[in-house]
Order: sequence, then C-alpha cells, then structure tokens
Amino acid sequence: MINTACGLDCYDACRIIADKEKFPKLSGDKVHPAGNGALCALLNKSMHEAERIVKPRVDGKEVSTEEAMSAVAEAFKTERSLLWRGSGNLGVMQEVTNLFMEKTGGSLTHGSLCDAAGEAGILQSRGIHRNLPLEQIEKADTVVVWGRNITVTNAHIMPFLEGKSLVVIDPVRTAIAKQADLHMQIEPRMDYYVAILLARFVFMEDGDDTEWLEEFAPEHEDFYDYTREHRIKAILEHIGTDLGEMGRVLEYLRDKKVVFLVGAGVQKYSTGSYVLQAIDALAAVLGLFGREGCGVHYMGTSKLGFENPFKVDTTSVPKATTNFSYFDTVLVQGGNPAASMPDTSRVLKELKEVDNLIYFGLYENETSKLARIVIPARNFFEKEDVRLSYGHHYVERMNKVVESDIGISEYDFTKYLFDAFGFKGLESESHYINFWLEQCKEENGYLYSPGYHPCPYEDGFGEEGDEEFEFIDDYDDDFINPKRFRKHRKQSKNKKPDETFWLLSPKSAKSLNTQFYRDNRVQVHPDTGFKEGEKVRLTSEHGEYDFIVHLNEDIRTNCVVVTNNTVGVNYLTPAILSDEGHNACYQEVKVTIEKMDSDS
Ligand SMILES: Nc1nc2c(c(=O)[nH]1)N[C@H]1C(S)=C(S)[C@@H](COP(=O)(O)OP(=O)(O)OC[C@H]3O[C@@H](n4cnc5c(=O)[nH]c(N)nc54)[C@H](O)[C@@H]3O)O[C@H]1N2
Ligand SMILES: Nc1nc2c(c(=O)[nH]1)N[C@H]1C(S)=C(S)[C@@H](COP(=O)(O)OP(=O)(O)OC[C@H]3O[C@@H](n4cnc5c(=O)[nH]c(N)nc54)[C@H](O)[C@@H]3O)O[C@H]1N2
Ligand code: SF4
Ligand SMILES: [Mo]
Repeated sequence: MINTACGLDCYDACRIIADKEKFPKLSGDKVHPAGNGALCALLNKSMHEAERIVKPRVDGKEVSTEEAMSAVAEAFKTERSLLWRGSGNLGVMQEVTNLFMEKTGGSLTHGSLCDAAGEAGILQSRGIHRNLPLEQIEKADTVVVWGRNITVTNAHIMPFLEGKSLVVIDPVRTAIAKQADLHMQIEPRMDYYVAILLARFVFMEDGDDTEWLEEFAPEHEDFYDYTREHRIKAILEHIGTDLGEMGRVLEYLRDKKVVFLVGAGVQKYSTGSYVLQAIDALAAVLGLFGREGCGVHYMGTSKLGFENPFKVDTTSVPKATTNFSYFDTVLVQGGNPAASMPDTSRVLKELKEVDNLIYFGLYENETSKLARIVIPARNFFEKEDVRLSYGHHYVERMNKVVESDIGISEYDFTKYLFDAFGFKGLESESHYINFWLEQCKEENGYLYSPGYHPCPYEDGFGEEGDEEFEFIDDYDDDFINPKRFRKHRKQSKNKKPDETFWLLSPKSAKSLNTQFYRDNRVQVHPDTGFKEGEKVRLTSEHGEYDFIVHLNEDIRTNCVVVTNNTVGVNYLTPAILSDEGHNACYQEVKVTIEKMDSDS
C-alpha cells in the first residue's frame, strides 16, 4: 500500500491509500481525522477518465520531449518572460519552477483568482491568518455557513457539523441551505451589511463580550459608533431581509459557541476584503476568537509557518489582470487562464500577442490550443510531492504511485532548464521534499503544519500574539453607494424596473474549476419567464455569450448562476482587482438576458 494525497484544488486534501496493482482503484483513509474515508467522484472517476496530452508539441507538430524542452529553453532566452501558475495541482513542488524564473530574471504573478480579497481583510483585523482547526468546529453549538457551498466544494467537513444548529447565508438555496435551521437568502454582495447590522444588534441588546473586548479589542467603542452610522431600515431592504429574520439569526448566535465557515462566495467583489473584516468584527463583538468551539474558518494560508525554499525575489504582475502581451515568453503552468481568468476577450487578445506561449499541463483546454509549445505534465500519482491544505492543518507526503511514460514533472522541467542555462544551486528533488516535511510537527502519527495552533488567537493577535484586534473603520464602495439607498427608493416610482441580474459563478460538483466536465447552461428562476432548454444570450458591459437555460427555483429571481466550469462564463466578468489583496472580482457584474432564436 502506498499513501498519498489528492492534489486537486479542494479544501479537503484527502489522504489516499493506493494499491499499485489495483490502480486506479483507490481508497480513502477511514481513520484520518480530516475526512470520513470517502474519496469523491472527481478523483475516483473524472480524473482517470480525462484524456491526457500525451505528446509534446511545438508549432503544432508533435515532437520528442527533448526537442520540446530545447524549444522551451530557447524561448527563455528572450528578454521578458513570465510564469503564470494556476492551481491545477496543489502540491508544494509546483513552485520549484520559481527557482528558474529567479535565475533567468523573469516575472511571477501576485494576488489571486481565488481567495486573496478575504485573506487581505483577515490580515487587516488579525495581523496574521491562523485558520481554525477542524476539532474546534466540532465543538461549536452553531455553525454559520457563509458563502460556501460545502456539499460541493468541501464535502469532508460535513461530519464536523453533525448535531449543530446550522445557519446558511447564501443567495442560493444550496443543498446545505435546505438542511439548515435557518437560511438567509440574501441579495448578493451584501454580506458586509449583514455582518455590520448583526454586530449593531448585538451591541443594542448588550450581547457583546465586554470582558473579552476590553482585553483584546480595546477600540470596540469606536466600532460601536461605526456600526451606528449604518441606517437600519434602508440597509435591511437592500440586503433583502427584515428585522424578524435578523432576530432569528441572533438567536443562534446569542450566548452560543459559534463558528463561521466563510467561503469564496462572499468576496468575489472589489469590496471582498471589507466583508471578511466585517465578519471578523462580528466575531470579535461576540468574543469568538481564542475560545474553544468558536471562531472564523476561511481558506487558510497553507504555507503559514513554513520556510519556503521556493520563495524568490523577482518582479511580479497581478495574476487576475495580467498583461501577457508585455512579455515575449509566457509559461502557463497548471492553469487555464484563457478560460479561468476574468474578461476572456481581453485575455485571448493578450495571449495571442505573446511570441512564445508555453502550456505545461495535463489536458487540452482553451489555453493549450493557443500555445506555441505544449509540454505534457505528470499528474500527482506519477511524481513525489507534499500536500498542504487550506481547509485543515494535516500535511501529507504525496508518494509516487505509478510510473508513467507521459509528461515531465515540475522538478525535472526545472532541472532541464538549470542544466541548459548552466545555472547552479538546484538541490535534489528529495532535498526539497524533506525540507518541507521536516518542518512539520508529528503527533499521533499525523504531520501537522507548523502554522497549526489548537486554539488560535488565545493570547492575542499579530505574529507574536501581542497585538490588538483591529476593527473595520471604513467601507469604500464605488459600485453601490450606500448613501444613495434612500434616493434610489424615492426614484423607483418613475424608473423602469431593473432588468439586470447578478451573475453568480460558484463551483460545480462535476468539475474542478475548468478540469473535467464543462457546462453550457445558465440557471435562472422560473419566474423570469424563460423556458427550460431555450438558448439565451447573457450580456454584461464586458462581453456576451450564449447559454442554455436551466430553470432552478432555488435561485433569487434577480440572480443567475453560471458555474465556473461553464464555457464562456468569463466573457462576462470584469478585469478588475479588489480594493485590497489584488484579487479577481468575478461577481462584480450584472447581466441582461435575451432570448435567442433557436437556430441563431
Ligand atoms: N467566473 C469565475 N471564474 C473563476 C472562478 C469563479 O468563482 N468564477 N474561480 C476562480 C478560482 S477560485 C480559481 S482557483 C481559478 C482556477 O483556475 P486555474 O488555476 O486556471 O485552474 P484550471 O482552470 O482548473 O486549470 C488547471 C489546469 O492545470 C493542469 N494541471 C493539473 N495538474 C497538473 C500538474 O500536476 N502539473 C501541471 N503542470 N499542470 C497540471 C490541468 O491541465 C488543468 O487544465 O479559477 C477562477 N475562475
Ligand atoms: N467540486 C468542486 N470543488 C471545489 C472546486 C471545484 O471547482 N469543484 N474548486 C475549489 C476551489 S478553487 C475553491 S476556491 C473552493 C471554493 O469553494 P466555495 O468557498 O464553496 O466557493 P464557491 O463555490 O465559489 O461559492 C460558494 C457559495 O457562495 C454563494 N455566493 C455567491 N455570491 C454570494 C454572496 O454575495 N454572498 C454570499 N453569502 N454567498 C454568495 C454561492 O451561491 C455558493 O453557494 O472550492 C474548491 N472545491
Ligand atoms: S477533490 Fe477534494 S474531496 Fe475529492 S478526493 Fe480530492 S481532496 Fe478529496
Ligand atoms: Mo480557488
């Protein structure tokens, strides 16, 4: 039996037990604390069925690996080069290619397509982001699932929620919302207001944890004043809720051990960082930090506490809005920017202007089709690696399970280029693997990340635990101006009804981002009058694309859902960065829907 872990970009980072003889049949680890031993269909089925790129290509012709790698080396002799890395595989060895970029004077990216807005908000309030361990979630009375679609994206957290009161805050009645004691089906992009108003109500009923606040968050009186600047009635209407529902939520928070499980959904906006700051502030008012069974769980900084041997000193460009055309050579590794980045028209134009676009990945996709050089990669069963997790603190060694003739590992790719350029200083593959593993703490036979803290923020905030909690004291929003709430209402009599829809683009159960199954549908509420199966065009100020209607009663009538594995979804999304964190803002967009003739 060989132990490894799933490298797909997922909260769970499941441990896998593989039998070489029976591969690709796999088992989960039933006794592992971070799961119930079941592996999901993406790993068990989709990944093995997906058709791999087998042969390298240069200028459309199949060539040997040696020829293709020599073309890669040649391409890096140009002046301006960039490595754009996606999240196709979350093993730490993905980053070994940084070492070559540093030597050759190339650029990397900063910021994220994913969670960096929320992360920036957390850093503002806590100074350091220590994620809440799973065993604390298990001790909670109430779990608030806030913008996270856990049955789809984080299924192995389900056992930790058993027997708890469950509140879900989501514009969609998701599967977990249907199981919840209370579902707030709010208007999208309003989570900041939900959190601030809840905090305001907690203060109003003297439910704040004054003792804790005095010790760890002495600015709480300023925050109390700040919450009072928010007009209750106008905001409640905008959120799509009322006093009664807010009161019912408070019942689940009052004098309870509460955990907020916050997902990517709340922060795909320019204002994403403020949302996490506001949720953190609510948690602070309730005294939820540093206390058993309480806290905020978000996508964690999996490398926290590690010395990273692949941390390099290079220039960088923002990942979500990369100007590819500035570069002569662009290496896309483990990603599919031609589909996954926002504003596809812009991205395609940029990518087409790159002289040497190199695609290093497993499968054909929108990006591989544009590339001048295509290098097939090894998948995570075919190479050595180490898996950290953003959902929990367990670290797994990823052992090679099978040999493969297909592709090249990231380490060998890097080694080839070091040798071709005569660069020195690359250590052996096992040196790096051990370097990561040796930094972990071992307990009860499990490896823990050095960033693990059993009860985070017990002593205080910041790197050393000697800082105060910082409350949010400002909210900037150009997209929706809260001061205009009242004006909007007054005008609404004469105004045409708003015919735009929020575009939500969550993850799909059938895909891992753009890997595996690709969809072609837009989900809309039946009350919109559209019919199942008809073709519609969605238009935003950034572009348009056609989809097939799928009716879904679980969506607010003013929202549409196009999951992020749907071909064309990012033609509609904006190439902008969040106010903090340089994150993509996929949902800062409204669309119109137009019925198309069935034969157009
Ligand atoms: N509209 C919209 N768009 C979104 C999002 C959204 O919410 N809405 N979400 C965003 C988020 S959160 C993310 S994380 C991004 C993800 O976007 P990307 O990071 O671009 O990831 P994928 O599109 O899944 O492409 C991953 C590719 O990695 C390759 N790959 C897999 N394993 C390996 C390996 O071991 N080595 C190498 N070299 N290649 C490998 C596969 O060929 C696969 O095609 O998408 C973002 N896009
Ligand atoms: N099966 C599967 N699992 C995955 C992935 C995948 O592609 N497929 N991708 C992985 C990756 S890269 C990531 S980043 C994670 C992300 O996983 P999650 O954190 O679950 O993020 P999403 O699926 O984008 O959206 C979560 C929820 O937010 C809701 N939502 C949308 N807008 C708002 C809003 O304004 N406010 C609130 N309160 N809720 C809102 C959506 O309806 C959705 O239910 O999942 C990982 N796991
Ligand atoms: S994709 Fe997620 S749930 Fe599925 S096996 Fe991998 S880590 Fe586990
Ligand atoms: Mo992500």
